[in-house]
Amino acid sequence: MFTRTLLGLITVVVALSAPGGSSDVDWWENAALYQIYPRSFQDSDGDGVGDLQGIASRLAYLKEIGITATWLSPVFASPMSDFGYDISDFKAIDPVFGTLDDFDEMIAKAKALGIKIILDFVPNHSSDECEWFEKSVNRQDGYDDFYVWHDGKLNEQTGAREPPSNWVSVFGGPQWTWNEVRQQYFLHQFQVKQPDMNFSSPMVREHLLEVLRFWLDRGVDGFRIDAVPHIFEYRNEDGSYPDEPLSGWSDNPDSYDYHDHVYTKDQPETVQLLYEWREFLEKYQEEHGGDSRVLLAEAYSPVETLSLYFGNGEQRGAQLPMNFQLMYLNGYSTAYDVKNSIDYWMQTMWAQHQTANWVVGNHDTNREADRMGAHKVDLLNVIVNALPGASVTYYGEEIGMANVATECTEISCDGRDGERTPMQWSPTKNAGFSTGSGTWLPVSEDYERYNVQTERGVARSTLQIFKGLQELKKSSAFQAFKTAGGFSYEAVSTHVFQIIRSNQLNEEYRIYVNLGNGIEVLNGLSDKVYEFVLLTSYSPRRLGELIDLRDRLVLMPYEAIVLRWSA
Ligand SMILES: *[C@@H]1O[C@H](CO)[C@@H](O)[C@H](O)[C@H]1NC(C)=O
Ligand SMILES: CC(=O)N[C@H]1CO[C@H](CO)[C@@H](O)[C@@H]1O
Ligand SMILES: [Ca+2]
Ligand SMILES: [Ca+2]
Repeated sequence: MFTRTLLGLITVVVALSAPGGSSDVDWWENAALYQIYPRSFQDSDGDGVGDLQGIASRLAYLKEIGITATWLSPVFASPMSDFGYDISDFKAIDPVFGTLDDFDEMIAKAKALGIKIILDFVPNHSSDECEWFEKSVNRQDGYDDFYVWHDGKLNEQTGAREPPSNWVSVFGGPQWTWNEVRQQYFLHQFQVKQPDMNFSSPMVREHLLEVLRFWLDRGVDGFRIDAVPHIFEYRNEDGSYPDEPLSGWSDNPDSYDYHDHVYTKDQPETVQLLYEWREFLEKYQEEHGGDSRVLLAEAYSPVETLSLYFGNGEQRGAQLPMNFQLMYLNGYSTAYDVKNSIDYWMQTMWAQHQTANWVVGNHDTNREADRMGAHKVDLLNVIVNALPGASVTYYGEEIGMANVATECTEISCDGRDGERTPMQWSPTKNAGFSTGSGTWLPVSEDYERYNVQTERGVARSTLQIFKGLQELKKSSAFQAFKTAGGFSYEAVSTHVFQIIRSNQLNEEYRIYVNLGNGIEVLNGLSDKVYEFVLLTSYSPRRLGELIDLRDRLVLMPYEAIVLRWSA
């Protein structure tokens, strides 16, 4: 079994590299993180769009369900062409979300409750309506090089001007767009309205450090860095840009999948930049005190690259390079698939750095209920929260929200709208999200069944199971995850996945998840007697009931259980 061989290795690594000889667990290592999509969390003024006062009014809920820190998708001034991922002023709150005063009040409330606030940091690009871009277009005040500009190439046959390279943007279509005023092409890895900044320019780097300092001074606990792999692009020494090779994955030349992104993703300079930012945060902490400020990195990159983003020898980068592997599971996934997804991370990241985090959703991906099936939401929530390390929950997954079929509206027409609909708080008007006459995206039709108020306190509801899991995360057995033998996981049959958490002393938890639609019978799993401490809705047991694992364990279809043994 892989865990055994790995544990030998871990002991060696710890002995060599534990900083200051201490193996204390920092807050983020085992944290319960929660992503808020601010437009859809809580509307305070009835305009149908979520806002900061709304978030502030719901922080007590995050406390109630055991959340350590929440990260907010962008709330900065923006023309909202990509709903805040196109920032026009990095140091201002967009009026739709409120004011800087609202922001400060939200932070003060969060501090009083002991909840950490992490902001989205979008360094790769700004909005084309950002003052920096306008200055760069007009070559003003030293902003000439602030973005990635190029004259383009002349076609030898036709003499026509063409983009500098064949690069395709993430959302499709060319990455280069001609600017009439400056008479040059500019680069945009995402939308045309999101020009990429030039990170080889010290001025850009300074401006963005200032942005970080601005929000740190207002009390934030860290940043989630957007689109990390896209920050740098490769450029030839003569200033030209090489074409990217075909990937073979797509026949459509306008599709992002058409090329293999060897020159526009995961360039070595990006790793160095993350180390710079981490150093900046550590220095800030030294000067101002308080807990560690964290960096979460959004990077759809191979785990070897993520490992470099985390650190290399003495150099430290993002504490939480986000692990999206479990998002690729679907309704057909077996226990072996689950194990493989986990192995992919553990065999590199855990083996090298003893760190783990598990993301199960975000605003770009269908919800769990749609990827896995509604009857498997609890199963995935159990797995994610029972694994060692930090868990990252997308708002609404803790109550089993599903995607909503949306039509184009005046405000939005984005293929990702379905997973961005209003949070379901209660079985009342607009699910308690807004008192307004309408909401920016429709509220799910099944909100009367899936909402916080209806699920709260109800045994085996998705919310109650989620809360139970957060309680477990605080137990000594779950805290002891860096101790040798503290955890293991395996597929004990095609459909049953097992996780063991132990403090190696007097407490052990066993988690069994049956992903299959049949009854599973397992024999001789352990030589101890356990108590049922957490049950999902398909479970015929009672809490507190005992089970001797020397005998057989019978699991119902889609049943997940947590067992506890104590000496
Ligand atoms: C980025 O800025 C640096 C420093 O100002 C400059 O040397 C370089 O040419 C710029 N790169 C691009 C792509 O504009
Ligand atoms: C998950 C996530 O944050 N995705 C964002 C990545 O960056 C692009 C461009 O900023 C956004 O459009 C995505 O929503
Ligand atoms: Ca509002
Ligand atoms: Ca870039």
